[in-house]
Amino acid sequence: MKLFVYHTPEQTPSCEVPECAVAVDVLRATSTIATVLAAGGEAVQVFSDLDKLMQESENWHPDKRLRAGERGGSKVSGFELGNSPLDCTPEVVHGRRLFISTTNGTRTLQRIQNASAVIAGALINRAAVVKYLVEKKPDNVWIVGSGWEGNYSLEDTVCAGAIAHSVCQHTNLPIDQIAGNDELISAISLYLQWQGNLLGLLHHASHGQRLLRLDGYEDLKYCSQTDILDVLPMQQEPGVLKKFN
Ligand code: 3SL
Repeated sequence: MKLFVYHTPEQTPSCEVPECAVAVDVLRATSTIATVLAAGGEAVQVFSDLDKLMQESENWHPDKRLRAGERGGSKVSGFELGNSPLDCTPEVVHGRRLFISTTNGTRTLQRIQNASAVIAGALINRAAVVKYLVEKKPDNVWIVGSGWEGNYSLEDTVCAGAIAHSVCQHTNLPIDQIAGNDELISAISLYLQWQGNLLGLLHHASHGQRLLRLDGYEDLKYCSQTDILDVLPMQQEPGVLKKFN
């Protein structure tokens, strides 16, 4: 098994498709997706385009759907939810499909949707992602950060490192045998430096600071936790993720 880290969807090779791709958007899309499925949501369907989301969700009974839209960190007007995982309680999401469009995370999922297996990973469900990788041993795995509008993000890189470090520990394989690119080694180094203070790192991250300006401290705190949800969001059809058993 070789793991590759890409900091943004734009950095992924355009003419290759991996056996497994893990989309990461710690702040906050993949944290929200994991939370919705852990809370009993029927599925999460992702869109990069808000109008397409509206059209597609019209085909669903209003009691069976929720619409979430985020741009620039804020809720889009006319949508029931923004992108805060803390709003996705079992009372709100149980039995419903979440139709969601966010600035970066949903674009990442669309970019990798042709991989044989597509997973949504975050710090909160890191152990579930690692368990899947260690059991299935895909030949090549892309861990793709969402970044912010094409730029590197600390929070997605540290999560990629957390996943890769744990895969090394569980397989007893040395880092050189796992690493498909240099980015993976630097992601592990970042994780090893900050593993005891992930919330502190999120405070340094530019998107963490953006969310703090929008009163998002509780979201940062929640998203900085490791291994709290035993849920693996897995793509079932292009753009639709469900809980993998
Ligand atoms: O960029 C994204 O996809 C979002 O996760 C950004 S935010 O955390 O909702 O602001």
